[in-house]
Amino acid sequence: MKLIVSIVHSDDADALIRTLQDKGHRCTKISTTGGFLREGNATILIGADPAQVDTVLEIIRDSCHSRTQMVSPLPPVAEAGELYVPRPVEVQIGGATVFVLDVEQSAKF
Ligand code: 2BA
Repeated sequence: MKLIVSIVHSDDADALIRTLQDKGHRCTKISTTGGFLREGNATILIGADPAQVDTVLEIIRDSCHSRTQMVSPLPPVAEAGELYVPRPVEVQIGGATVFVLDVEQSAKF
């Protein structure tokens, strides 16, 4: 068995989950926070047979879209009297960041 861990934008999570369910895949959504932007995103866990991995990856690719966002970097340490004018920079987020892991054992009790 494989565990597909997919970090997606919160706005894409519901559509992704709906499509996974419609196509017979089981999944779990965890509300998570990105370390860089410190904003909410969603982590979707999908347990799947190895033969289903490509199909699941295709569903994720089709359901999740990349976006750009302006971010203000944290100010550097400034000397007294220095003026720091923050200049927002553009970052590209997603569509999805995906990790495929081998599952050593799985059980339901
Ligand atoms: P965040 O950490 O909030 O990152 C959001 C976006 O900010 C990233 O998009 C990337 O474009 C940019 N970014 C991240 N770290 C950066 C840095 N040190 N310098 C400049 N720009 C930076 P994505 O790469 O699409 O990542 C989206 C979310 O996926 C991340 O949200 C994080 O929650 C997760 N993620 C991405 N790579 C990961 C990894 N290797 N391990 C664990 N989680 C990861």
